[in-house]
Amino acid sequence: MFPGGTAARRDPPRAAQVGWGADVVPWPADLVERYERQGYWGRETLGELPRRWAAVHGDRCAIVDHRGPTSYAALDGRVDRMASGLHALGVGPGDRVLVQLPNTATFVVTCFALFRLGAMPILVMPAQRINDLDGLCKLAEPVAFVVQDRFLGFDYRPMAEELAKRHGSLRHVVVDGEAGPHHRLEDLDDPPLRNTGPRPGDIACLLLSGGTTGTPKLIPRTHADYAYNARASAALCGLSAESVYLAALPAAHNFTFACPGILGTLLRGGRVVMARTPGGDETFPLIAREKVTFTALVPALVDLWLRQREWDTTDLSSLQLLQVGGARLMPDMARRIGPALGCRVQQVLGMAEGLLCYTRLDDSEEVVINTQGRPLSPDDEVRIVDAAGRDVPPGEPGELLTRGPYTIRGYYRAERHNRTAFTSDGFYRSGDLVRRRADGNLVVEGRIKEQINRAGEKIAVAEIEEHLRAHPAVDDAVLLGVPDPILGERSRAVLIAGGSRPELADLHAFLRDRGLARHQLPDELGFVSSWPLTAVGKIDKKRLADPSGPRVAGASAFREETIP
Ligand code: OOB
Repeated sequence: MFPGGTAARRDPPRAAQVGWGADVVPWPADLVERYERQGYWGRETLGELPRRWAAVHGDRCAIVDHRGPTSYAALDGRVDRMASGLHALGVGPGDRVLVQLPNTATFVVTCFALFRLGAMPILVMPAQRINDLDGLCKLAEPVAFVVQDRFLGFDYRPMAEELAKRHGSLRHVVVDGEAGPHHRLEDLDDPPLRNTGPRPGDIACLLLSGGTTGTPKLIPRTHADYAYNARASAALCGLSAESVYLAALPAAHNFTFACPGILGTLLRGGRVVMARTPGGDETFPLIAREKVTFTALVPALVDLWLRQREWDTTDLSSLQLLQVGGARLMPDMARRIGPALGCRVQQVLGMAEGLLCYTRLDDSEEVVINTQGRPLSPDDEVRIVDAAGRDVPPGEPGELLTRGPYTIRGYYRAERHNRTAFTSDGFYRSGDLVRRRADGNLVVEGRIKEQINRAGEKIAVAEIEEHLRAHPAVDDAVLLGVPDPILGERSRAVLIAGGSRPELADLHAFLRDRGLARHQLPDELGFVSSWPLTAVGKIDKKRLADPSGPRVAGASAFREETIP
C-alpha cells in the first residue's frame, strides 16, 4: 500500500462527485466507496500538496529550470501568491484555464495555483496551434489563457489575441515574459488568501486526448484519482527524496506530469529538472550536471539518444531508469538501451484516460524487452475483447477495455461520444489491440482506432482529412499511417485532385494557415484517380498504405507509382 490510504480508511466515504453536473460522468457510488475504503482515493487535494511539502522539505530544491532552482518553500509561496493573483482577476472554482507553457517551474506553479483555487487547467502542449485551441475553447469555455511570450521561434501572443477575439469566455491572457497589453504572470502576486478550496472528488484538471474525431476530447481527472495515479506510480518506480527526474517530454503530457513524472517526484521529496527540448544536446549535459536518476521518453527520442550516444561521451552514470512509452518500443531498441545509456528500462503503456501498465523494476530482462507490462492498480480491470465485445481466449489479441480507480468514466461534455467510447458498464474502449501473456503482461499488437501515432504524438485522422478536403484543388482525401523506422509511423496524405495537383509544401502552407501544428502536417503526399475499395465498398486504406501503392512525394523521397 502507499501513503494516504490510512487517512481515507478512518473517514466515512464522501459523496465525491456532488456538483459535477452533466459535464462529467461520475463513478458509481459503490465504486467511490470502494476506492476510498481501499485507500486509493485520499482526502487531500492537489493544491494542498505544496504546503505539506514545504513544511517537510523547506529549502531543499524542488525544481530546476533554465532560470535556476526553486525550493519547496519557494514553490509553495509562489503557488499561494499566484492563486491570489488569479483570484483577483476573477478566476474561481470550477473555471477552466488554458495553460500552454514549456517545461519551466512556472508551469508547475501555474498548475498548483489553479488546483488550489479549484479552477481546472486545460493542459495544452507548446506544439499545439490555433486549430486545436479553438476547438478546446468552444468545448470548455476557458476564462483565461496562460502562455509564455515566445518559445522555439513561435510567438504565442497573437494566437492568444485571436482566440480571445473569437471566444467571449476568454477574458484574460496571462503571459510569462513580455506581456504587452496582457497580464504579466509575474504580477499575479497577491498576499495569500484562504479559500475553502475544492474537494478530493472534484475535477482537478482536463487532459487532452489524442482523439479519433474532428472534435477535441478533454479528459477530466479528479484530485483524488490523479494523486493516486502519481503516488502509486512513484511507489512502483521506487522513488525517494534522492530521485532526480528529468522532464524531457512536454510537462503537459500525462506521462511527464504524473506517471510518476513531476508530480510523483515531488510527492517523494525528489527534484525535478526541466529540459526545454528533449534532444541529447540539451538533456545529456543536464543529466550530468544535475545527476538525473530517471526520465521518460517516447521510442522516437530513444532512437535519437542512442544515435547520439555513438559518439557522445557525456557522463550519464547517474541515470538509473529510462521509462519508455507512448508508442510501441521494438525489442531491438529496448535491448540497446542498457548498454548505451547504462540504465534499466521500464516499458509503460499509458493513456491520458487513465490506465497505466508498467513493467516492474525487478522483472526479468525478457519481460522488460518484450512486453508493455501490467496494470498499476490491483483494482484496474482489463478486458480483452473481439469485435462483438466478447472476451477473447487467453493469449489471443483483442481490444483492450478498462476501468478502475484512475480511469475516467466519460470525456468532458461529450455525452454522445461517450456512448460509443465507453461500454454501458463503464469500461473505456482504448482502441488498442493487445494480447495478455500467461504471466499477465500485455503486449500491444496494433490499433483499432483511427489514429496515427507519430513519435508518440497522436493524430486524429478524420480531423486532418477534413482539413485536406477543404483545399480548393482537392476533391477527396485520406490520411494514412505508414510504418517509419524512426517515428514509428509517419503520415501520408493520399488525394484525388481533378485539376492541378498541389505540392507537399503548398499543402503544408495551407494547413498551417488553418492553424494545424507541425506534427499534424502530412509527411508525404500521394495521388490516385479513384479509391481502391474493399469487398464491402470501403476505401481500402491498407492498399493505399502499401509501399507499392500510389505515387508518393515526401520531404526526401519521390516515387512514381500508381495504384493499378
Ligand atoms: C500516452 O498517453 P496518450 O493519451 O498520449 O496516448 C495513449 C495511446 C494508447 O491508447 C496507445 O495507443 C498508445 O498511446 N501507447 C502505446 C504505448 N503507450 C501508449 N502504444 C504502444 N506501446 C506503448 N508503450 O501515450 C501515455 C500516457 C501515460 C504514460 C505513457 C504514455
